[in-house]
Amino acid sequence: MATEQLQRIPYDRQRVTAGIMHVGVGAFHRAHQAVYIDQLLDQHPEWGICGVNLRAEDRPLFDALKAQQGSYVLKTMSASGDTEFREIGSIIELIDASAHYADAVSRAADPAIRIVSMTVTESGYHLDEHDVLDLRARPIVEGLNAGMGSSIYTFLHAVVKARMDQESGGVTFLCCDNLRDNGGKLKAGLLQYLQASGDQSSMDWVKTHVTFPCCMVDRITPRIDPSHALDVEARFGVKDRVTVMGESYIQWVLEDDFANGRPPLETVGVEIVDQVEPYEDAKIRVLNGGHTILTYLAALKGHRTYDAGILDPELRAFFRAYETEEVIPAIGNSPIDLFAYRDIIESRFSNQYIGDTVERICMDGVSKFPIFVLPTIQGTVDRGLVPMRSIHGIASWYVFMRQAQAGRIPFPYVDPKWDWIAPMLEPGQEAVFASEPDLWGDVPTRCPEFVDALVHEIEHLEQVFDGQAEGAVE
Ligand code: CS2
Repeated sequence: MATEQLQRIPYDRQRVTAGIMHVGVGAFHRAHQAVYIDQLLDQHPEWGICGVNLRAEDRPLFDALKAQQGSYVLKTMSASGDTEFREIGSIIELIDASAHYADAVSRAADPAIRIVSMTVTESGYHLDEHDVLDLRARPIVEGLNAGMGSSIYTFLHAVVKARMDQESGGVTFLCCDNLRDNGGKLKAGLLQYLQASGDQSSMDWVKTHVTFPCCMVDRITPRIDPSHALDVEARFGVKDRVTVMGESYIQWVLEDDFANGRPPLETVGVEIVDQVEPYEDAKIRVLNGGHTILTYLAALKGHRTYDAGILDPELRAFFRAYETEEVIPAIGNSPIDLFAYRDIIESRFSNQYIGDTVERICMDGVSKFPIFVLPTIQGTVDRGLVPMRSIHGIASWYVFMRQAQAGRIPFPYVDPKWDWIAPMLEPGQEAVFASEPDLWGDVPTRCPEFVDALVHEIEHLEQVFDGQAEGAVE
């Protein structure tokens, strides 16, 4: 039940100064890291957040947040309908680097900034499964040429140079995206970028002054929907243009490897551990993999929200089979009770109140499958089995993309790597797609049955969903 109360900011924002710079102040950051930080600013006002935007297309929301001096309302909803409203004030500065790059860089060189964190989505890192940076990716090429642009590596390079020149002290670069070994990947990507730029002194400085802790972040956060802002205004008379809404559940597991201090996050519920890997591995494979494997089938069956998808008995049975037969055995030994974890995630996925859209979860398939699903496929092949459940989900993605291309899906499919995947959707290209190493690693060579079974499943699902996706069932 709604508490009908808006919890106001319990500290004086005037006293707060920025100790963290965060790049990518989207809904997820504002429903997750900014919320943890918000809880400790009363006692530790030196850890406020300076938010940075790198992408011109994200300006409208960024400007709206800026117009509110960075504060906003967070609405959370549990699967049983409990709703809470809380004002968050931890973002105290905002710099639009897509318009004022140098300002953001010089702000990052302030010695008071001791952490630069980021959420730039999985597709923002341009790494293959061997952690090799794609130096041909457009944002990377542009960054290497111009020394500015939308790539996170270009920005961190500029931050490194500025901090080195001004002797601002060590800094932690904290990746908060869903990548396995996210700290290690950020470090690998940045060092390759610096190498490509020929800047040896920045490379040396990074190796001695920067740390890259890993972390697992979790809160299902749908895209911003203006209906929640209207709800806040109707209930409390507060005009908030950027209300963010997420599920009640929240988790952050963090490796304690900070170059220049950190906020006492353990006092506000963050789990500080030596080894993040089992947590991030389980989360990425069970939760993100579960999302990815089901969402295209849900779209093909005409469901618009993910809860409707998982409440569809056929899809629910498929989700459970995928998790139980392929994901969990592929993880093997884990300190986490994976069956209990699966059940918690299933119930979070069934949350009807948050209305998380299939459209959001379908985005970026090219980046998501190799991160979220490939480890399960590899682990299943290692067990001597053909990953039939995974294959079913992959085939549904392929059929979905073809239908999206033909204008038969009632929402746009957004994938930054669309130009790369589109030729593989041409008639007769199914086996090329099924053998593509950038998607499926060495699985097609190690397990030729994978390719045959995937091509066969694509043909099968093309028939099943022929003409079926146009009308929504809800
Ligand atoms: C989702 C994630 O984008 C996706 O595919 O799986 O955004 C997911 O909702 C979050 O990682 C939950 O913490």
